[in-house]
Amino acid sequence: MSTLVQINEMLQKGRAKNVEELVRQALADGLSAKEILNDALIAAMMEVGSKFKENKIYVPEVLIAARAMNAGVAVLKPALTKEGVQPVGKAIICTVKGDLHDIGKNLVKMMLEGVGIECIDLGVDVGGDKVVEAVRESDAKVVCLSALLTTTMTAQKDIIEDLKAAGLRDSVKVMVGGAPVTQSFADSIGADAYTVDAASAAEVALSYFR
Ligand code: B1M
Repeated sequence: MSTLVQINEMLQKGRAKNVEELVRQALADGLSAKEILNDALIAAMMEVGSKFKENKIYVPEVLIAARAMNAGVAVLKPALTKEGVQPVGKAIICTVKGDLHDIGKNLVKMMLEGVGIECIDLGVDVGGDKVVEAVRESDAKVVCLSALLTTTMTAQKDIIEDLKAAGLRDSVKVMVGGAPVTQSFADSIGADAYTVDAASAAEVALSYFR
């Protein structure tokens, strides 16, 4: 059985220690961090999502799998983020109000840091008030909003409205993403950019500093 398949299986079982060890092994065997991330960790998490949807597994199992995913991603972090990159500027990042999903947000953060963008991470379940405060208190040029639920996508719009009301909308670029978010939704709420994944989010964010 290949290491990628083993990682996938262990992640689905929520075995964080095994996932860590196998990810280390895969890196030592010369597999790229991107391959391990996409073909083992994210693929396994998608499988977890399908089983969750079909009621084959429940919240505790998903949480344990998410913990194993985070453990694997932590081992990959140095390889995913290029070390020694000069800081190019600051971005604020969070998962929006009502939403506790942070794996995608953490990946976006990691990729941004990988291209030299310093991230102010406001965490999860974040409303417009906190974002407005962070924009006021920092010289961040970019705000990244992640949403994983169809019910919380609209909180991205609320944050854009709060930035407008605070007179700060024009001082930052607002980027949105997350599984239910689409380009047309992003356009409809007046976001500056939508990207489908973390790597393209980093590319677009970087373009705002050039
Ligand atoms: Co939740 N959950 N969850 N969950 N969960 C989903 C999202 C769901 C699709 C599962 C399903 O039914 N198949 C479903 C949403 C349905 C919908 O709204 N359409 C769902 C649900 C319903 C729920 C609850 C309501 C369940 C309940 O309690 N009854 C509940 C809500 C809690 C809340 O947030 N208030 C809930 C809870 C949870 C857990 C806490 C158990 C756990 C989260 C743990 C954690 O994050 N620490 C969890 C998980 C893990 C998932 C699934 C299985 C995996 C999500 C994930 O991490 N994917 C998910 C099913 C799925 O997605 N297939 C599901 C891997 C991650 C790398 O992908 O986050 O999409 P993702 O990020 C991607 C891109 O979207 C993009 O980049 C990443 C890849 O490069 N991206 C951006 C993300 N943010 C971006 C921002 C950008 C650009 C790109 O620019 C700013």
